[in-house]
Amino acid sequence: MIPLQQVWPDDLAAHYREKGYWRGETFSDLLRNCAADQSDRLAVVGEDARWTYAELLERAETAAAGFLALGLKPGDRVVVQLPNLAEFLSVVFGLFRAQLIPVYALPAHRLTEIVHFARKSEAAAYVIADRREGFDYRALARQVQAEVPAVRDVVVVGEAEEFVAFDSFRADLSLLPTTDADPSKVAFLQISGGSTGLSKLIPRTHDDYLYSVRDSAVISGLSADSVYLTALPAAHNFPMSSPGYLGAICVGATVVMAPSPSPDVCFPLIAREGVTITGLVPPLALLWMQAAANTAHDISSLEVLLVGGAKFLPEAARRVRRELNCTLQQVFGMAEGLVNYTRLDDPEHLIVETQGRPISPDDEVRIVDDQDVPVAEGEIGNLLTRGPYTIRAYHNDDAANARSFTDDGFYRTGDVVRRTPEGYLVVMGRATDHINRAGEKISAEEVEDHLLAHPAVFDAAVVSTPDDYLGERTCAFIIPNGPAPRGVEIKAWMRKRDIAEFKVPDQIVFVEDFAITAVGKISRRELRAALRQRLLGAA
Ligand code: J2J
Repeated sequence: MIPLQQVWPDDLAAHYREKGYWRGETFSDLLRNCAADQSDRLAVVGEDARWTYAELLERAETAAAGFLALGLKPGDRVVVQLPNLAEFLSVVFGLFRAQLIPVYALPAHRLTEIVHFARKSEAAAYVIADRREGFDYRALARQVQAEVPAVRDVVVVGEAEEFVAFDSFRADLSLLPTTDADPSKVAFLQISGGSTGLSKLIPRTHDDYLYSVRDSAVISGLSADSVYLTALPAAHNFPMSSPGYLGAICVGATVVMAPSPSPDVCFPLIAREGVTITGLVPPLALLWMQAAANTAHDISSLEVLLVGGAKFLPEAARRVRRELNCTLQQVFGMAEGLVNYTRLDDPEHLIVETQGRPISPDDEVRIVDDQDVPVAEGEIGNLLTRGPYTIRAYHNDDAANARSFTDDGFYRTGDVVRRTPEGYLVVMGRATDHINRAGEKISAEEVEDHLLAHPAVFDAAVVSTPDDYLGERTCAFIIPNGPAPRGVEIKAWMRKRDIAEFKVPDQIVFVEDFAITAVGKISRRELRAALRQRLLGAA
């Protein structure tokens, strides 16, 4: 198995420890300490669950023992694809306790993505729910096992059929490791949005991630009396850590798992559970504001709404206080590390017009031109960063690492930003070719690759186009091989490729050629930029 690692230079690692950022705490310590301090407090609320911290700990330990009883060994990777159930937490804390490595997949992912994660991470097991929203994950698991036999065990939350039922796990605590995981080692693999090809795997250590979570909890004003609503898919980095349900667990607060982020589902939960804080992507924030105008539910317990994942425009941001009667906290983060927040007591103009400033005084931010030369203060440039919780490398991907990191270890975020005199970042756009569709990052190259597999497609270029609701949507320019098929046929065919639905192009435009007259080589990036211009011109 290829070892998982995330290595910072010795002097910086020593500095991060000395500063108290890296405390030598593991995910298991986190839950254990919380359960010791707050054992009778309500930890998690799910569809049919209300567990105290003591119960969550007990369930996590049972889960850990169950995973090990299957024959999994500490260090093995386990793809986790679960909706927002209370069991999401007992599964992942169980994996942490067993020193197994969760690989976080989204419920929207399908065969193509899961096979990629399983292969790339060398996963030995796969945890799913039985069925959700009309989709049967057990059927998917059968296909995954057929393609990747190394995924030996499938564990199902719900009706297991021929697989292992999560509910059947029994506590044989003698199986649990007697020594703790090494907090400086990789705890889990997060998935990158990715701008080139398939998603990359992001190794995060206990030390680095828990630092960002602990300080996020402070920045978002969480206390043991807070109630955090997990509205976005729990596998996303944002609801996981900014400050997310992990931030809530850090301070002994209550986590409510919402099965869907829609106001219909979330407003009654807010009213019933007294939710004080949650996080949304911009399109959902718009939807919530609209729904709040004539809801019968009392959502007045909501104190803080985090919005991030994509740019929240100032006009919309300005409406939050009035329409939802709570404080807006903008968050600009990434699964690779750096997270910026507006602070709760910031003046209105910073909250509305900026995407915040970094968590840590030791987050190093560089804003540079295309030659990596720093731009003048206040000018627009590419954002590079390194720091105590930003990765130095992706897992097992030399080509991506060469592209994504500078020689001195800065991560190239791909975002184009400027810094205000107060030191706050404003996201102006991005340099890389991904489409940010309602916070879901879609790689143009990955979608093009799928399109090129269609027999009637000669060439394809995928670009983003502005959308009032989604922020951006995808448009595929296609040069057909002969008579053009209909756009709906291409879309239907894409759906059959077993990819996440959000990657199917929203719009398809057939063209005879890309009308690029430049002599010689033109990069796909320049091509996409030219096509995007053409689309905007036509609008
Ligand atoms: C503009 N673009 C933003 C924002 C992210 C907290 C919040 C979000 C994420 C996330 C996260 C943006 N305005 N407010 O992990 O912990 C775009 C940028 C960024 C990319 C990262 C968190 N907030 N973005 O969205 O890994 O382009 O993380 O580089 O999914 O989302 O995407 P992701």
